[in-house]
Amino acid sequence: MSENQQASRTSGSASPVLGALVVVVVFVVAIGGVSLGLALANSKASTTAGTTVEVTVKEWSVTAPPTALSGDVTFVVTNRGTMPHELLVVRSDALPGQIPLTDAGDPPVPVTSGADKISEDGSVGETGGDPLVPGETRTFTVLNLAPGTYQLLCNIAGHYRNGMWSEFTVS
Ligand SMILES: [Cu+2]
Repeated sequence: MSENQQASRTSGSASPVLGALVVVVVFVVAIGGVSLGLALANSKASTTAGTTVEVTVKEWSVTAPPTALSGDVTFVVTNRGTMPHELLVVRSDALPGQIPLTDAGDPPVPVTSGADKISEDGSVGETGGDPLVPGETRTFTVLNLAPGTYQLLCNIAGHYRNGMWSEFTVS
């Protein structure tokens, strides 16, 4: 009993300094926690703001959702075929599958005969680099994708003509 009283008196005499220290530490931790919480909330908001579109390419089709909301759109493209493919996001008012074949070569350039690719002038995003090999998945993001009519397509020679396209409307 007297030991307890002694102990409490001792800690009581040290309490002004200790107490102030504790208050400061608690305050700093609280501020840190609040800003960490805000940072986490912000990062979560920015990563969930965009849309993700899953796309499958193979012989001879492009499979994807027909619509998306404008803004940042991430395309996750998987090649489920048996040969290399790519994916382009092309803005066009042409009917689905009917963008004129005007180009050939790599990179595609206008030709007067033997055209087997579309012009990529209307492309706003693509898998890029080497075509995707069978089984490969590649992701790219188009920032601020504007409302409009697009086609998701493969522009490897002859592939668009063979059916590798999908209508894609952004609203
Ligand atoms: Cu292809």
